[in-house]
Amino acid sequence: MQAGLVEIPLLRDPLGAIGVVEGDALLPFEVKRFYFIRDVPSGAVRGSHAHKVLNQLIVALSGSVLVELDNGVTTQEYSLDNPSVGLHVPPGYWRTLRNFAPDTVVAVLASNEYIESDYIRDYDDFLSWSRHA
Ligand code: T46
Repeated sequence: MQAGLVEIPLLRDPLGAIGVVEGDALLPFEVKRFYFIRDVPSGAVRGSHAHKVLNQLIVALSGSVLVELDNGVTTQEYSLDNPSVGLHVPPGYWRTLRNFAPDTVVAVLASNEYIESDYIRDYDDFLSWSRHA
């Protein structure tokens, strides 16, 4: 499956805006976990791992972050700076999150609970895993 941007409908009214992710149409996976990342120090790099089966939607709710996705053959960068655009990351992508702007809050919707054995944390292991996947 290819990674890609997903538009999150934003309902605006005079009192503000509500972004909604629901149903099967927007995401090709069922959401079983929500987590968020905040208070990232300047210059910090997060991620640097891949997942074997986990699907995720990554959304910068405020601020901005650069997400680099490497499928073992090619690398693509996504600048997330808009809460109505999420990045769907299917399994099999080495992800690196960098260039966090101050006060950035990143939300992640995930297809599974936290399972450490789903992580590939060594890049060479990832390359050999992706060649045989
Ligand atoms: C990903 C990127 C975007 C938990 O106990 N439960 C959780 O659901 C998560 C996500 C993390 N943790 C623990 C595991 C570590 O002791 O929190 C600590 C930091 O996790 P990690 O170093 O994996 O954080 P990131 O930001 O490098 O990666 C996270 C996700 O783990 C990962 O799936 O794609 O955000």
